[in-house]
Amino acid sequence: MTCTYHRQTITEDGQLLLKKAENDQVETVWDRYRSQLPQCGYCELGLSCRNCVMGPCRVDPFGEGPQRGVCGADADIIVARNLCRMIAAGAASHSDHGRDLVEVLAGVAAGKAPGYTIRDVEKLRSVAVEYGIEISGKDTLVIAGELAYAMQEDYGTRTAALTLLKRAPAKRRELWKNVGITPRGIDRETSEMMHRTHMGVDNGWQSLLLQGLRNALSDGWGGSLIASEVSDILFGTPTPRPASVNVGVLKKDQVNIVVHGHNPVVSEMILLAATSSEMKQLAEAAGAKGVNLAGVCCTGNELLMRHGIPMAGNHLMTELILSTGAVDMMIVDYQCIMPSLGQVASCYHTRMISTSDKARFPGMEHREFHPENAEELAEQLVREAIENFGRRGRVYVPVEPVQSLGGFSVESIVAALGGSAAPLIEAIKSGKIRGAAGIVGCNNPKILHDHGHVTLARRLVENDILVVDTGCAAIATAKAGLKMPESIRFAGPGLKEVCGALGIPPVLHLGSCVDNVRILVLASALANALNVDLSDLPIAGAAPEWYSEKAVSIAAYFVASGVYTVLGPMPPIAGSMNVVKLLTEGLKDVVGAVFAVEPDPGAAAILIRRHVEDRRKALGLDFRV
Ligand code: BF8
Ligand code: SF4
Repeated sequence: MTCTYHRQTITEDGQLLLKKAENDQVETVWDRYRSQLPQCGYCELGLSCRNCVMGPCRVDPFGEGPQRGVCGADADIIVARNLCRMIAAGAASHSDHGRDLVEVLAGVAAGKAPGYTIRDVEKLRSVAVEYGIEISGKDTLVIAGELAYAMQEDYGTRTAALTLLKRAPAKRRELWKNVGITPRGIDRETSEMMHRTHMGVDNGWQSLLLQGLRNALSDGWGGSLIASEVSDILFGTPTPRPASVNVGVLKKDQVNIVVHGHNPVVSEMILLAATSSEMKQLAEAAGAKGVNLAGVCCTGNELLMRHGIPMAGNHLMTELILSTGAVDMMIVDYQCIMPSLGQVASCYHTRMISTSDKARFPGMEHREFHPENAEELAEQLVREAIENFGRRGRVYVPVEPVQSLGGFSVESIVAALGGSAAPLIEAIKSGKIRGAAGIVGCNNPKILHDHGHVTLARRLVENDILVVDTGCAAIATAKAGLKMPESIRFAGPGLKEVCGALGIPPVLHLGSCVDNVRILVLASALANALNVDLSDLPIAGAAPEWYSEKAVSIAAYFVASGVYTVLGPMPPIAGSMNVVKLLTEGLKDVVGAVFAVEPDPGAAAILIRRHVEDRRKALGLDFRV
């Protein structure tokens, strides 16, 4: 193996498959990244603007060339507008995903979504009560219909505050009101953000950024929270369950179907179809031992959390997984699906299927899923995947899977603690657990694959900081073996003692990226129990390898909720020192938390430890310097 692969990924399956892809002349995301270098410096600094056709414009960072765009916008305005548009795109993505789930909920209520059902009636009822719906004596489907309607209202423009903000601590809600960033309608905030960033509207870089925070809050306490809750209602609230991870989950002797994307609306139906005895028989007739369903990225997380379905890999592995030649069909919905995948698949026998009316890809067959046809179409696709098994060429699955434990929802964590958050609070107060950190987000070819996530998680747990993670970060730490009860050997003495007694790993898998809201809800429960604000808690967030606009929105709603957040890759803001200073220092006085940027995960762990100890000191708990 050459050094090159070690410089791209820390994972063994990734390194071996990079070599295979190179031999097969498959172009990967790393090849394309290299071919883009050097990337545009103006864009990296956030100093280019193409918001109108008097431009495109750019501001010279050295003060020699133009300092304003054609319209007169300076560096501060351009940088703030660009960042805000990233937040708007991210918030829209999560929230539109949530809307699709609400539409399925409405379909179930109307009897128009065969195959879907209400799996968590208790959660349906409790969320309906939060929405002010009278539930006594009402049929489940009637409640489902009323809840779907009420949630759709949250998307609109008519409310003064989103319904589920009530879950945030009272002090935080008061702060949002005073700062003027209480999110109103979910769509409204995104729409207003796009309006404000149009030429000639909001040209105050501070007021733009405040609306950016409100827009992000409409995602975190709105669209993503609805996505997470409705997924639980429709498909079940996760409970801890084992799952195997890495590319070794693909089976040489079975029909392999991989689901990719984010919304469980499609993948849950594929799961139902793939696990039927009829399909097993069909697979056996085709010469396979059965049908093996695996996930990648966030829809994989959704299936892993609820059903223990194996996870083949995270974002940067998606092309390499196809280069095994073992994938008979990949079924995608939307978000983070590289448009290159159809091209990669064309080198093998893999059939690529797109399913969403809002997401098409070159080199994929489009078979559109709707609540009415999902059950039937899923079965048809599984049949076709089985037929494709016979067309396989040589297969290369070079590693054995790693075992992991997933399925930690707020409810299942509280259950693991014996029914209340009190033991966790006690462990924090006694100092056995110093604090907690959420590690979230993506992979990015600019960062050694999985190194950021795994190193940061290890540094934190060995210093007695409990880690909860989601998205591609959660897949990285699972592959690295940090998510089994035995993984407490990586933890410091206090964390080891607490996790050992509870039988849980020191790194808890909380799900997909919309499930970051589970972190906020859990943290709010802790804050409420201690009668403090979220910004008072010894907690932090980190996105060591982020790439996406969704991650910008997540980071912004963490900070706006009072959670100190450390980013790995630098966001495109360095062209305005005013914006940088506001986000990394000034916001402390506004929302009680700031962003930090630290690409080195070891150094990021030190920043988080300092913050945690600082918060402990302020709470009157023991602290370490
Ligand atoms: O929503 S962590 S690469 S897969 S954006 Fe995408 Fe990032 Fe992965 Fe999930 Ni989240
Ligand atoms: Fe240039 Fe202003 Fe148009 Fe942006 S909005 S492209 S800075 S003229």
